[in-house]
Amino acid sequence: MKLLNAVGPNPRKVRMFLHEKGIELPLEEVDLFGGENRRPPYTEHNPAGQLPSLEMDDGTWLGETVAICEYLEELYPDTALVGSNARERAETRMWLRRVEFNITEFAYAGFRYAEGLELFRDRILCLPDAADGMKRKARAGMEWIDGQLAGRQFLCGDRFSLADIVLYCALDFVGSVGQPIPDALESLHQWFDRVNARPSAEASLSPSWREIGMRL
Ligand SMILES: N[C@@H](CCC(=O)N[C@@H](CS)C(=O)NCC(=O)O)C(=O)O
Repeated sequence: MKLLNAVGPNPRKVRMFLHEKGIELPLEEVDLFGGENRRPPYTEHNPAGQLPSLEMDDGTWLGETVAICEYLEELYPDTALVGSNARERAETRMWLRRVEFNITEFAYAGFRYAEGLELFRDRILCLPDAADGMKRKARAGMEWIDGQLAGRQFLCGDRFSLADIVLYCALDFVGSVGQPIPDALESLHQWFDRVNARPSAEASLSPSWREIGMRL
């Protein structure tokens, strides 16, 4: 099994997940900036043309960050990051959906339609006129989750989970490309600092993040 890896907040989520679990997987680097992920042979295995992907021992591939992490959790259940029982797993998935549907997808779209436009315009349908609206929606999601985090350590209470990893890697990235967490959102800032202090946060950054100038 190996991880098809690249710069970017989504591959970083899997790297952070692996670090938290203490698992090492071989990484194969894919040239995201050069568009290697958008053409065959990559797209023959992952037709979404995005990173990361997980190549299994039988040669088949799995795409989508959360699906990859859920699969790895089943193989390596220790240090549960999805959950160790049905209730915990459901709670993590509930927060994952809220995080992705209300914050991270809007924030990424805001980036792709504006600061990332040159990279993405020939890859996906980009709507530059919608960039500001996407960013406003992401901010509204951050405001809502700030209220939810008041008095809590993590999204699932005292339990650090995949939902925290997905939100953290996204906010760290978009914060470095013009979408910072608004100052007034104190609970979200405190939560961010708490996650940022975990060894897996630093360890999961791409070695070239400084050179690129983005937290990915
Ligand atoms: N829904 C996908 C999104 C993956 C994604 O957007 N990956 C980015 C890197 S962070 C990517 O491949 N960007 C380059 C491209 O889309 O060509 C997932 O969760 O894995």
